[in-house]
Amino acid sequence: MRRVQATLYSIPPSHPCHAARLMLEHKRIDHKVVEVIPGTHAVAVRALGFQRGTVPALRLDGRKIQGTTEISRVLDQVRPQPRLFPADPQRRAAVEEAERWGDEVLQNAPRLITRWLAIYRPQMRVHMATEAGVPAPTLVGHANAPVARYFGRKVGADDTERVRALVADLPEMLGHVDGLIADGVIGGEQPNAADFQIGSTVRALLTFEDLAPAIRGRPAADLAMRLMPEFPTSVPAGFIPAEWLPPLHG
Ligand SMILES: N[C@@H](CCC(=O)N[C@@H](CS)C(=O)NCC(=O)O)C(=O)O
Repeated sequence: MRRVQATLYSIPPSHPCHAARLMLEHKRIDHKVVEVIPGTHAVAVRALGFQRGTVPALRLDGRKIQGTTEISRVLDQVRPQPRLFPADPQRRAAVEEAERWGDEVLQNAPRLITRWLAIYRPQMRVHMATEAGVPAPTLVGHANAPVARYFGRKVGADDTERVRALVADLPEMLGHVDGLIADGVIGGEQPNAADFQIGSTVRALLTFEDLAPAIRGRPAADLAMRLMPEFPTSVPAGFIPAEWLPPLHG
């Protein structure tokens, strides 16, 4: 087996970073994970020579690769077994489409909710600073309001109606995940690229204590917990506005 040198630049709350790490582990590729301080990560990875200011960012044998969908493909090239994409063209197309949907649609859900909370709920910023282990988290959390606004606006998370509608859409999105499992696209014995993409996002959604009761018990939640039993961050109950939650329970 060819030896591969890999360093993954990551931030602890980032579900795509966990997807990338889980794919490296699945491939049994020796790798180092470098945790960058959240909020500084965009600048940090650019300073390291990556083209975009996003994590996951992977240095692999001197190549610089960014984004979960690019990482999954490169990993299959450098270490073909176990495969992240099926050999059969029809099954491959289904996995690619599920991965695309996971990347472009579902992945935004925890990101937008987190960033909305960071803008509009000061206690979220204090909580994040506490989890990050920074000194004086209350002070840092309050002082970080402009940083939270910057990162929130970047992805449209300052739009309250948009984020509220996204929360209301979660049952439909999770229904789509359950459908992919029922159809055998994901959730098989050997996880594929779409399992890691989608499973890591559902796992991130489960860390919101306000959302978890509506997710637990679904096939999507079982898959997420199987792929990633532990997640390093969480969001306490009571942070998401109570009036947003009824649509989650039908
Ligand atoms: N779809 C990309 C998303 C990458 C991404 O946006 N990562 C976030 C962290 S979850 C980030 O680094 N954002 C930087 C920013 O918003 O400036 C992937 O799957 O890798």
